[in-house]
Amino acid sequence: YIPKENSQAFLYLKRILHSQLNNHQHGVLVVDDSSAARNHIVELLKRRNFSVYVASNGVKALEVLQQQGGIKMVITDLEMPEMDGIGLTNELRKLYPRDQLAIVGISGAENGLHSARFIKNGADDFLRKPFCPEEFYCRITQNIENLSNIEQIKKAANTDFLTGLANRRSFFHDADIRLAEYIKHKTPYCLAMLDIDLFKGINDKYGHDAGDHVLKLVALYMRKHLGKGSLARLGGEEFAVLLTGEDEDQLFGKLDDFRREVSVAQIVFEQQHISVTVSLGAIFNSNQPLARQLHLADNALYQAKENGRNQIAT
Ligand code: GH3
Ligand code: MG
Ligand code: MG
Ligand code: MG
Ligand code: MG
Repeated sequence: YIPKENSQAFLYLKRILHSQLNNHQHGVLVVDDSSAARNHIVELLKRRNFSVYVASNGVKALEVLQQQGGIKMVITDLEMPEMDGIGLTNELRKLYPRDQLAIVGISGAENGLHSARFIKNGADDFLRKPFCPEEFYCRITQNIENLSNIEQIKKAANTDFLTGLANRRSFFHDADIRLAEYIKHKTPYCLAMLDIDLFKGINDKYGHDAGDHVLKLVALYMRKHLGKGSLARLGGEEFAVLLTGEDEDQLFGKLDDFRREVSVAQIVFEQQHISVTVSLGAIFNSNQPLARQLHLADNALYQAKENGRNQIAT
């Protein structure tokens, strides 16, 4: 049947058709001890362009998952030798949270409690054999869509919308982990705070949109010169950088190249020529906790402002 335009069913079909174009990015692992049942599901998935992997029991499924990246979904039978579908679901949930892997249980057994068992043990969905292809596709698509939605929401929650850099929340999480590694391995590194000079004046003189344009450009120059580090917009016109390098001199050089390029940049926004400078406070190879180092970097930044701006204080 052909659904009415813009009805829910029509929109669903549209989504399905659109998602098929991207399905090759999604790996699906089919686990069943019956090769006939397995092949049937594999055929259905291949028709929709999924990247398909197979295993004949739970133990083998865990092996495939360890070796193969990009698997987003496991479709598993219930009764299998060595490790059954419930056992597999349990093991999978110890290794992969719900936002990384969808699990769909399948069983031909008459007992209606199987679906509840699967779901209580960590599965996201359940299909009873025999199923019609239409139901199969609906459930698979829905579960893949859920994963993509979570991924997008997570990305948005960690990104600064204006500049595309990491946001404050993401920086504190990331930098904490990285810092521990650098200290443990004695990797030379630097933590810097940077702040656009007299930015309020730029907004006042050229308008808020021009100010936004400047923020984006500063982020661009950060990526160019400091791109290998953790770069974040902490808020307003304040940014943070955690960067590794050869030694203090080389790291300082990178920060200063960035500072200099911003100061000589010819910024044009709606026919207005804008010049801008940044001040930085930098801390090198400290063993202090992140919050303490940020405080020290902020003090140094204050010094750079006091000393006349457009410079780095350490
Ligand atoms: P200083 O050199 O001492 O840092 O002076 P400043 O003017 O840069 O510092 P101040 O803290 O007084 O002003 C920061 C300004 O940044 C004020 C605020 O309106 C502006 N600002 C904060 N977030 C945004 C934004 O997302 N877009 C724009 N256009 N302006 C912003
Ligand atoms: Mg079986
Ligand atoms: Mg400022
Ligand atoms: Mg200020
Ligand atoms: Mg500021």
